[in-house]
Amino acid sequence: MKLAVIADPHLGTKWGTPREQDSFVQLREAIEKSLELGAQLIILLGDIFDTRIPRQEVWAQSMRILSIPAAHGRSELRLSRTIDKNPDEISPVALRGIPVVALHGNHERRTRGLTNPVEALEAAGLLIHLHHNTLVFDTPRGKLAIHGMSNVPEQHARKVLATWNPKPVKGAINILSLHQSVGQYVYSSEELPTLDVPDLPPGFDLYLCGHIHYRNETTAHGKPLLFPGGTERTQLLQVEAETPKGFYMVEMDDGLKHDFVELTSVRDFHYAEMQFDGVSVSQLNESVRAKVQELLERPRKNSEKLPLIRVRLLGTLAKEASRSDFDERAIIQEFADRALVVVGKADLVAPGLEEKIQLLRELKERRASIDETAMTLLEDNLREAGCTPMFDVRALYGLLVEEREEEAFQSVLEVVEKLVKIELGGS
Ligand SMILES: [Mn+2]
Repeated sequence: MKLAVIADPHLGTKWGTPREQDSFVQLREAIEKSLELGAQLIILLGDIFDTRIPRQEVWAQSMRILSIPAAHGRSELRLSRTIDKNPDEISPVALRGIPVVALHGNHERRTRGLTNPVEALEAAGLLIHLHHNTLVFDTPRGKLAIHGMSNVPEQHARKVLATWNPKPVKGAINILSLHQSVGQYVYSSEELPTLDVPDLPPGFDLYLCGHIHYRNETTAHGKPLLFPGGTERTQLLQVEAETPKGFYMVEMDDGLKHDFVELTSVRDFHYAEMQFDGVSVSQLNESVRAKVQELLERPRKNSEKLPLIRVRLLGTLAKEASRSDFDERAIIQEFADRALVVVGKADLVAPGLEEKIQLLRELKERRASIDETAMTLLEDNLREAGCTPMFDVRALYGLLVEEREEEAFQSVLEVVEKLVKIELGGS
């Protein structure tokens, strides 16, 4: 009895670029391959979509791919019961073929009360969504319980998980799935994890975690903790160049065995950092060209697609030079028929300018979503202005983003009315 575990496909990422089909091609490969290998259930660990309100073109392609398991014969698994999950939420369509169980990730999370795209897929019968609940299946190898917590803000993750406090189902093989940073396994420096490996509840046979975009394995309470990594390259870091993309096949026999399956449709990716000290623009042009050429000559795994090449520039420019004098677009153009080149020059500075660009650089490095960046700036500014927190800024912002101006206005009005009452009461 086998199941597949796939993480972070980020469907629709890089839309409008030469890479816009990559996320679809790679998730399709993962799903088709897992079915060929005999998966009787597929677990998707969140960030199925890259955005919380995907465009129609992304929906159409995604639903086409996510309907493949439903059309793939009948599963050996039978849903026997749910814990904390209203069975009415599960469409009978979702149990017709090979079932897909999914979490929503941070990219899909929406303000409470609004439907996120994973819940929309559940409504269509394309998957079963888990958030603080459990599905128990009957399998030819005994009972299998899949427990899931979708993404919550990192600062609350430990508390929220402890409050949910999932318990392994007796007599079953138990799998716990999450979409969070855990301990040293963090997505970025933007949000520090509150959850550490020992905080994971004990007694499960397997721990699965999305969110981390490169594959990793460790143990929690003596049992495997697997991070399959995303099927798509989203961060273009060194570690993504070194770690193959793929998914896990988990075999349920007397216990659980897992195997990593590498995808073959993924573009080759080469990464290099270059350190400079007082470099002139012409030297820079020459060195970067030479480096791209050198990376192009590296051994290839996938010769069908243009490779991705990212060169990150660090250090300082010559005194008179400014970063804008260096035109990386000319280099990108020059190699356009051989590679998709990305030149990162945010960390190359003209002497003396360092401080001014510090903030921008930090924001960029955090790779925060626009929303999160705006929220961080707003919260920083409010704190600096010495504002006492009178209302939940995040909730208010959420309402405005969702175009629920009337509710937003009401929540502000309530605060104002309260203040007025205090004023009147005091006089
Ligand atoms: Mn992700």
